[in-house]
Amino acid sequence: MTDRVESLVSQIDPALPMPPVVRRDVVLVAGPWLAGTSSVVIALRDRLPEHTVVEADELAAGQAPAAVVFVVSATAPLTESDCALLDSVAADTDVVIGVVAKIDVHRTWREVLDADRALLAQRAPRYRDVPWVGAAAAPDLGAPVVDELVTALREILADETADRRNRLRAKENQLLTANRRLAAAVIGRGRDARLEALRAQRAAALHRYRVDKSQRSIALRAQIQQARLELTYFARNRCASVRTELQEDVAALSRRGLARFPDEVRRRAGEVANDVGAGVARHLADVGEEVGLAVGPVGAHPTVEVDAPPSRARGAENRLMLLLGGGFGVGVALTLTRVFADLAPRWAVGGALGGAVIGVALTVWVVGVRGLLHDRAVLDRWVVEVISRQRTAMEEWVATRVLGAEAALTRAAAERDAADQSRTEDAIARIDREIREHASAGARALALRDRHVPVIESALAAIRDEFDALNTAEQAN
Ligand SMILES: Nc1nc2c(ncn2[C@@H]2O[C@H](COP(=O)(O)OP(=O)(O)O)[C@@H](O)[C@H]2O)c(=O)[nH]1
Ligand SMILES: [Mg+2]
Repeated sequence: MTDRVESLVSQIDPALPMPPVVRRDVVLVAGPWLAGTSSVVIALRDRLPEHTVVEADELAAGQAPAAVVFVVSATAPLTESDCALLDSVAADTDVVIGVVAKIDVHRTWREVLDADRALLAQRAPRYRDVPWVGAAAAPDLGAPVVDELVTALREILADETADRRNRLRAKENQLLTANRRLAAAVIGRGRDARLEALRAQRAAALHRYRVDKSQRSIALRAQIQQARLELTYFARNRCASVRTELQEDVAALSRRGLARFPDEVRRRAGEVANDVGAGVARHLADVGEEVGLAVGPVGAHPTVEVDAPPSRARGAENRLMLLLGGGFGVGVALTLTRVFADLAPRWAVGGALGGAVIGVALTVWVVGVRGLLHDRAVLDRWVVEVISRQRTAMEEWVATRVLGAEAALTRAAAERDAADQSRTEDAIARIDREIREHASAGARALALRDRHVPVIESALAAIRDEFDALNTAEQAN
């Protein structure tokens, strides 16, 4: 390389990634599948024992041969993929020779060779001076026809500028690769798609947070409202049914049962209180589960105070009853006495005695029955009063508990919302960070390209100039 190229190349930032090239003193034979490559390798190894001849798979990545023998079949002119193959195997090697193989069976091989030469010349200026030869390394009949190939190969390998050309070509390839990478970084493969996806993610996270929050608060309100309604009805119904049962019991109460009845009422009232307490606890726990929050224990059961029934002292009424009952008994006794006196005077005395006895008995019975009915009526009123007080107490208790649960749930929901919000904010901050990173990566790549490309371009121009100079010198020889 001339000093000019050297100095230009040395100006290029060493931080730019440029894969190193290791030159190997070998001849690479390459070509599309079934073109006849392996046969050419065998023939060349036989005829050129002083050179190492290899196939593409014998070169490691980053190694470049001293010369490339590009073998194509004489069946048809080069295709696009054939040319691409040549571009890649001869990227770091300027010394290339084209071979049209199997010329023993393809009579039109000369036309194919001319077509190939024209196609390559069109593809890139560097291929304009590539020598082309025909060969038959493994003919169906007779000895291999590779003389022309061997001569041409010897000639280009012996060329004193070969080394320099190869080094220039490798350097040019490095610079072109660096240029391509800088341009690709500016475009940022997939950067736009990624940015689009990030923006969509951001919008989705925000939307999800808002929708979730309002849906949850609506659900919580609805659940509490429903619990309030259902539990109030439950307490009310429970009281109504126990009142009906107790009233039925009162109606069938015997004189002996009267004394035990208040205890029975207390027991039943306690039962109702326990039922309502358990029902409220269960329902509120269900609500908590439904909305995914802890309600906390409901606490003590409702208490009921059942005071004693009104006393049975009823002087005036007793006296009135005695009077009426006595009148009734005296009436019956007199009637019976008169009947006996009129119908059977002989039994008048006995009749009077009997009448008196029956009259007394009737008096006692009437007074007793009337007393029992009165006691039942009193207890019935008492039951109604006790249960209606209990109903009020139960309803108040239920309302207090539901209110307490509502407060607890609202607090827990607010805490959950706050946690959600901070999670969402974190996610959005992460997305924003990535968006900013992508944007600044684009800007960095642009700056990098703007800084390096002019130096790379001038180095490439210097390389082209040197190739031109070499070609001119060759033509002069
Ligand atoms: N007639 C004829 N056949 C050849 C010639 N060179 C290779 N072949 C045949 O072409 C096929 C592919 O050859 P090969 O050297 O393995 O090609 P590769 O796949 O490119 O390595 C084989 O069947 C060879 O016998 C030749 O010069 N003349
Ligand atoms: Mg092969």
